[in-house]
Amino acid sequence: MTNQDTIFSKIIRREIPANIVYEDELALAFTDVNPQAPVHILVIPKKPIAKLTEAETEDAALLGHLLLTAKRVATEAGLTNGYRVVINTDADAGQTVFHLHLHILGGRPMAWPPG
Ligand code: DGP
Repeated sequence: MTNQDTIFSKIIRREIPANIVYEDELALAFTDVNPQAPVHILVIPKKPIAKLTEAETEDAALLGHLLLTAKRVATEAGLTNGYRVVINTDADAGQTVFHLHLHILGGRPMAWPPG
């Protein structure tokens, strides 16, 4: 399977349903199917970057846009008491979908260090 064929590419192409909460020309945000907090939203680029380690200098503006999108989505979700943004990258982090994504987690206090 190439990164073009992940479940997230299918969501971008509307081939499978998702609860989409934000979209623009570069990014998509939708609720996680297996939420780990009262609010758990994923922000993804439409460009199929498999993981953070495959992002390049030319992606700098896109990466910044994803962070600003995370801020926007968290604000619109009402996370006024804070939230966590997570990018799981490769095996040790437990990445399971190889299309870059930012987890926005909020609505409860978060422990540190993470598991
Ligand atoms: P990660 O471990 O960082 O690769 O997290 C992948 C996340 O993607 C995980 O929290 C569950 C979520 N996920 C997997 N498949 C689907 C899906 O089909 N729809 C939605 N909304 N989320 C999915």
